[in-house]
Order: sequence, then structure tokens, then C-alpha cells
Amino acid sequence: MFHPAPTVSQSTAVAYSHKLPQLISLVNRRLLDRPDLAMLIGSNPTSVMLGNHENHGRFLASWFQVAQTGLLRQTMRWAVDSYSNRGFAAAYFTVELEAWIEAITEQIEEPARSELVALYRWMLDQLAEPEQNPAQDDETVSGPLVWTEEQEKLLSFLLAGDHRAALALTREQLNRQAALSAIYLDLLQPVLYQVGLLWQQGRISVAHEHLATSIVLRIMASLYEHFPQTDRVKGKFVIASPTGEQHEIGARMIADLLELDGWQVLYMGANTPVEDLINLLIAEKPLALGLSVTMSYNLGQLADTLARIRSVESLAGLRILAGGHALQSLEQTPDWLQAVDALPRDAAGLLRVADSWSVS
Ligand code: B12
Repeated sequence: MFHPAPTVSQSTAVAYSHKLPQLISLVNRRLLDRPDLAMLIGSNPTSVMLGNHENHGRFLASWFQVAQTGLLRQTMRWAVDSYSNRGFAAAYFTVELEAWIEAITEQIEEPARSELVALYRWMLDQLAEPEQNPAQDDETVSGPLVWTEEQEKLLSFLLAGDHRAALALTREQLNRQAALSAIYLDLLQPVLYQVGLLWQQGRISVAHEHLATSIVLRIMASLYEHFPQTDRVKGKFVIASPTGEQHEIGARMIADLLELDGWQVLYMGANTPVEDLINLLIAEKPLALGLSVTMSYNLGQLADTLARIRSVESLAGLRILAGGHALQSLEQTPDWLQAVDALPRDAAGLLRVADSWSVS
């Protein structure tokens, strides 16, 4: 039976965020004190579990800003899937949620306490639901259904850490006149999604994920040299990510594609402090800002970034777009996201919207 997640009032969300450090440390302590810890987390170092508690708290604090049942179910399925694949016992997830309930009961006053406990009880009920294909209902998490020979080869080079072979493969594509957008979007992107899925399934380590990523970054830097030097006549764009967001490849791809399409692009990379972003926007006066968000637990930071930018009078005319994995996971647009001018689903959509704003 499908039951929507219980709603939580704004003041309860504030109380939860406010008490988050204490809640996390209580949950950590409860789990670390358990005599059956080794059974619960398998051979993983305790830091993996502590990281999960941190991410759980961050995610929920962000989730209150969107309050969509689908996103919570999807993220719970992802967490159970990826931690089980690393050797966490099924019992761990129940024990963890019960530890959150105990911590909330100890730290948070009524009426917020009851609202939060109802939500956590709903999450406990979800654990009992039979799961089907955890990754399959999220297209940005799974790799392609049908693999091309190039995608397969690239994946094997990335996982073997063979950057020379990976570079040679992408140069070959370039020599065959493949468009840069095709190399980015039809080769690098699906292969990276597959790398993420293999990590989620516990089939490759974090080290392999890092290796693959660093090779892709080297490939992108090397391909960049071969860009035709398009006149940058369409206007100025800034591409950035909110504080805390470590994923940069998607943002960098759209920055490169905009540049290739005739825009002057200031690309700020991942994890941009909001004050510095605002100062740059005031100084550079771009036509538009594109914000990239991958992790759902950074949606709260996105909301904050948007509110801060929209409160600056001299930035009144700035167009703002947002995109990335976290936004693709939303079923509806929350009210605070009305602060953006467009939410293109992908790079092609972004280029179309940008073109309609172009000054040339
Ligand atoms: C590489 C990677 C990392 C690297 C990033 C390094 C770097 N320098 O960027 C590192 C190791 C740091 C990392 C860390 C983490 N990651 Co990670 N990561 C990935 C991975 C494998 C690839 C990301 C990527 O580059 N994709 C390719 C790009 C091209 O695709 P894209 O980002 O979707 O961008 C495209 C579109 O979304 C769109 N777009 C993007 N931005 C914008 C902006 C605008 C305005 C518009 C219009 C469009 C747009 O255009 C882009 C081009 O088409 C993904 C797998 C995946 N499915 O993406 C996991 C993944 C995103 N990571 C994940 C997780 C869990 C984490 C960690 C929590 C733990 C971990 N794996 O180490 C941390 C969190 C870090 C943080 N605080 O942000 C999960 C997220 C799960 C979920 N349910 O949300 C994923 C999906 C892996 C998985 N299958 O479980 N990760």
C-alpha cells in the first residue's frame, strides 16, 4: 500500500536543522556502543557508517524544503541498496532509524517531536516494503541500456586506470569528426553514470570511482584544446554549484558546451561559497547564471543560494537556471524554485533556453 510521507511544519524543519549536530552525535554514539556493531556494519570501517548518519541528517534537512514522497522513497532505496551491497546488514537500517527516533525524543520538544517521530515511523514502514530494481527508476543513475563498443571500451579503460588508452579513444572520436557534445553526452556521461551504478552495487571501490573521474577530467581538459575558437557574442554566463556540492563534471560540461555555442562563460567549479558567488555576479554582471546540483541533500543550499541572490537589488535582471541530478529527481517544482527562470532537463534544453535570451 502506498502512503505519502507525513508532512512536517516549517517550525519542525527548523528545529530538526537546529538540533542536527546533537542528533547525529547521539545516533553515532548509540550505534558505536552496540555490542553487535560488527554484525550490523560488516567489515566496513565505522567512518562509513558515521558518514551515512551525517548524509542522512543533511538529506532530511534538505528534503523538508521539497517534501516529496517519491524523492524520500528513492533516496531510501538508494541508501539501503548501496550500503547493503557494501556488507551492511538489513537490521542496520532499522536500528539506525530507531536510534534517530530516540535521539529526536531526547532532544526535540513537542509538537515538533511527534511530527518527526511520525515521519521516522513512516520510514521504518518503508523498510518493510518489497523492493524492485532500486536503480532502474532513476535514469540519471543507471548507465545505457544498449552499450556501444566505444562506451564499453572506455569503461574498461577507466576502471583499469589506463588514461592513455582512454585519451587515445576520445582523440580517435575527435579525428572522426565527432562533435564535442556527442563525446561528452553520448560517451563520457553514460560511462560515468555506469561507474556510479557499479559503485552503488558494491562492484567497484571508491578508489576506482575516483580514478575513473580523474581520467575523465583529464580527457575533458585535453579535448578542450581542440575546440574551435567560437566568437563569444551571445552574452556572459556564470556556471557554479552551491556550497557543499562536490560534483563538477556535469557543470563543466555545460560550461564548455555553452562556450562552444558562442557564450562567454565564467566557470566556477564545484562547491562555491554563496558570498563569493554574489560578489562575482555583481562585479561581472552576466546575463545568466546556471547552478548545478547533484546531491539531493544540497537542495537546501540551492534554496538558500537562490534566496540570497534574489535579495540583491543590483542583480534584479539576472536570469537563473538550475539543473543536475538533484533536480531531475523532483516530481514537482517546490515554491522556492520559482526563483529560477528555467529548469532545463538536460544540456540541449539549456542551450535552447540560453539561445532565446541571447543578446546577439
Ligand atoms: C564522479 C562522481 C563523484 C565524484 C565527483 C568528482 C568531481 N570532480 O566531479 C566524487 C568522488 C567527489 C563523488 C562524491 C560523492 N558522490 Co558521486 N558520483 C559521481 C558519478 C560516478 C559521476 C558524476 C558525473 O560526473 N556524471 C556525469 C555528468 C556529465 O552528468 P550530470 O552530473 O548528471 O550532468 C549532466 C546533467 O545532469 C546536466 N546538468 C548538470 N548540471 C546542470 C546545471 C544546469 C543549469 C542544467 C540546465 C543542466 C545541468 O547536464 C550535464 C551534462 O549532460 C555519479 C554517477 C552519476 N549517475 O552521475 C555519482 C553519484 C552522483 N554520486 C553519488 C554519491 C552518493 C556520492 C557521495 C555521497 C559518496 C561517494 N560516492 O563518494 C559523495 C558526495 C559528494 C558531495 N558532497 O557532493 C550518487 C548519488 C546518489 C543519489 N541517490 O543521489 C551517484 C548517483 C552514484 C550512485 N549511483 O550511487 N561522486
